[in-house]
Amino acid sequence: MISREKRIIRIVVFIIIPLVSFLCFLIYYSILIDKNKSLGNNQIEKILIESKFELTIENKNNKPKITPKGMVWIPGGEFSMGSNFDDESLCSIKGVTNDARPIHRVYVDGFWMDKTEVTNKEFAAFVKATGYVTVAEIKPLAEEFPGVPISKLIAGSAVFTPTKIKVDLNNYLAWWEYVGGADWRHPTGPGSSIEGKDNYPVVQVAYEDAVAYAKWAGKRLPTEAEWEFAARGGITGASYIWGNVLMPDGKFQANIYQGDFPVDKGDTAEDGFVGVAPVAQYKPNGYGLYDMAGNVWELINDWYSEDYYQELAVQAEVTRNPQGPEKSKYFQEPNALTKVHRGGSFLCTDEYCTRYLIGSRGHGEIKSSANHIGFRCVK
Ligand SMILES: [Ca+2]
Repeated sequence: MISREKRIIRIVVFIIIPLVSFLCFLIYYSILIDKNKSLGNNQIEKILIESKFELTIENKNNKPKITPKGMVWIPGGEFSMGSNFDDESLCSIKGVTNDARPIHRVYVDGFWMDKTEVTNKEFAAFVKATGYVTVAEIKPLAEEFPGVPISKLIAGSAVFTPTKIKVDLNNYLAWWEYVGGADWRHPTGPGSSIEGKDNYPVVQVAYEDAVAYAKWAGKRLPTEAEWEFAARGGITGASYIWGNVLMPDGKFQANIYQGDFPVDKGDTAEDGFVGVAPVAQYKPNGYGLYDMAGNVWELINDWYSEDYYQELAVQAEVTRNPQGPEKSKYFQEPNALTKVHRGGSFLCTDEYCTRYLIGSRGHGEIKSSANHIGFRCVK
């Protein structure tokens, strides 16, 4: 026989507590739904206008004792992520920079990050150890590109090809060409090589190539929030990774593009380099990270969605360790599977995309690669 007290305890533990918990969950969920429903366009516009940078609060004393080779500790903490600049990029595509609005509050845990972008030497060691073959080296399948003649299905990748004369900047296809035989060993096509370029960032790698490298190295690709926290280097709300002035003491702080874009011999290289530069040629940011602006774009683990920041801003006051949206969303290519890219490249210019500004975002199709896209890892 079970005593009366034991019966009451069982009823409380197995029926009443679960029932009350379930009811609490339902009430919480309905409040959340109502909150989101009630946020009409006017309120979203208000959030966009009023969003601003608030102080970065770094975690303290959380650095592990052993430092992995080539990496620096990013303490993580709470920070304001995004951008308010309508005109942050002078890209001629209207509204293209709205994806970095509003500035919203995010928390990330501490993590290790590669000091530099992954170099040709490092990527070569991975390929030697594993026999890995990158996406650009594999002939595309006919089912992936229905309608394209078999003769056109050749292994290759996108290469920046300067134009003979000034062109309309609305059409990026004018200076990008799909080049058969372009891959990480031949960044601009069969006639090019990486000989003597061990210390240059590897390029012509697609998202899955970067993920494969990271896995081999015991690392992973950063989330977009981790990348931006790291890029800000502990400074609250600066425009650039080095501060708010583009050229302190009249000097460029990153490998970007000066002169006529995208014209042949138009790049005047006032920053010291035409095209891609070896890693770590400029001062590091506050966390000791090199080239978080310019040189090559960096592949990010998150899917790209143009609305993602708005969704986060209305869902929570502080989003903890965001991992990106569940699927990609890009108004110009609604069917593309698109991942985030960050940091800008040697092709960023005031005439075109000023994406070396910290808050601005880039993105690319998951299988694509180019000679201005690389990556770095975290762990
Ligand atoms: Ca340059």
